[in-house]
Amino acid sequence: DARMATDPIPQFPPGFLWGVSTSAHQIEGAAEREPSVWDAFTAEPGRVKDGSTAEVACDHYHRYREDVALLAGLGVDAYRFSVSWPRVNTPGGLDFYDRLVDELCAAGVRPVVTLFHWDLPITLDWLQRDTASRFAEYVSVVAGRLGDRVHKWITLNEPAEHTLLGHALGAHAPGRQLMFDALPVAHHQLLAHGLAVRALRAAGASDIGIANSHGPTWPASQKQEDVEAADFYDVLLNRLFSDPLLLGRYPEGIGELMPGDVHSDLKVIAEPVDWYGINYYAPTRVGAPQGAEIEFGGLTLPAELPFSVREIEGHPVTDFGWPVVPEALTELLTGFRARYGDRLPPVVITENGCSYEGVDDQERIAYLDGHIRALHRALEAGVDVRGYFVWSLLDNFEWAEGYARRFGLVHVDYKTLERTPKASYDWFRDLLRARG
Ligand code: GBH
Repeated sequence: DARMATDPIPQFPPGFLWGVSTSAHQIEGAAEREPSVWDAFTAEPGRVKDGSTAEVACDHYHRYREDVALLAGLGVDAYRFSVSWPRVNTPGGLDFYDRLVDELCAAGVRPVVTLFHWDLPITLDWLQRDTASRFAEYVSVVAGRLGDRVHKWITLNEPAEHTLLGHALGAHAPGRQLMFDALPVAHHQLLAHGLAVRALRAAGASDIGIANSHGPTWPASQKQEDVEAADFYDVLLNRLFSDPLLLGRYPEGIGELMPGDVHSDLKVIAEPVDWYGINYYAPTRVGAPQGAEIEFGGLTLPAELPFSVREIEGHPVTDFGWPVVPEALTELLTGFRARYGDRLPPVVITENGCSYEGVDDQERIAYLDGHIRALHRALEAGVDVRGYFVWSLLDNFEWAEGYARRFGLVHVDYKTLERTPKASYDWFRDLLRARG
């Protein structure tokens, strides 16, 4: 509405961390490194919608200086990027991140490092428990090299989506369709997280968190079958990943389905984090199964699932078809505070953003404006939120959607690789300048 466009954004506490996020596989290109599961997946015909690959992507590997200049121009406090495990496995691979971190520090932008954003080395498999230990070894190597300059660490990005999309439904790499047999993938990632927290602390690192994907689940109606289906969805996509970390236990009925000595693993998984990262995009409306396949956010959900995902009405949608519901971010955060109480460490929004075409992206401005206000309302309601990161700095390789979805504050021409700041880039820069 008109008021939103003209009212200044309310003041955030001093020290509140403003940033933007990216991930290695989505922007780097320079694929002459050990392959990841995403390289193999993309090479299979029909997996990525427009048939594109991330071999070049935004060519950030070669253009990182230009991209750091864009960050400096934006005036962000911090930049969240991910380190590619397969690149680190390649001789000299860590040198790139060393240069990037130096460039960021020189520009006055704090590096926030994600250690795993879905690009698993091709030789590894999250169904294997040993992958968790291998992850901790790799994390020690990265911490040893970059630890003196990294502001914040993120162990994993969205283990929920990597489990669901990559291993249960097969829409993402490695393309498995294991349905509920994918649960060990969640457990092994959570274990990897806990082992990585310990490895980071052993290497002298601090300020360690995770970036989990969360969103409110709204029942389709108050009928018991809809409420139960929505609750089950909420367990699978939200609580399965937050309860073990913050309460040291799995939601009821889940622990029994996990492999290994779950009781002792949970002690590792619940190793306290210094802060809790949330990636938020949209709420989900869920009801009882309807006995038919469902098209949902670019996915085809099989009919045999014990829930069905419904449309959210009465809200605008992005180019991706995701509903725009800023107030659900307030609801999510106050809900987290209510559920976890003092066991919830300070929260950082590690991703929030939307896909729209065009450089004069007024819809993106409206989306971000609404969500930043919603975040402020959560602060007023007593949730300790310490930072907000926009997804994403650049248009990039949007996984199975290829380059068709554009989430950037900066437009990328994939023919010339030219970067063009969008209207939202100027808007965010002005917001950052105005904050006292
Ligand atoms: C993140 O995943 C990833 O971390 C990032 O790599 C990716 O590029 C970015 O988001 C954008 O996709 O209910 O129809 O509204 C986000 C995973 C899965 C979040 C689907 C929102 C809800 C779709 N998302 N989801 S809908």
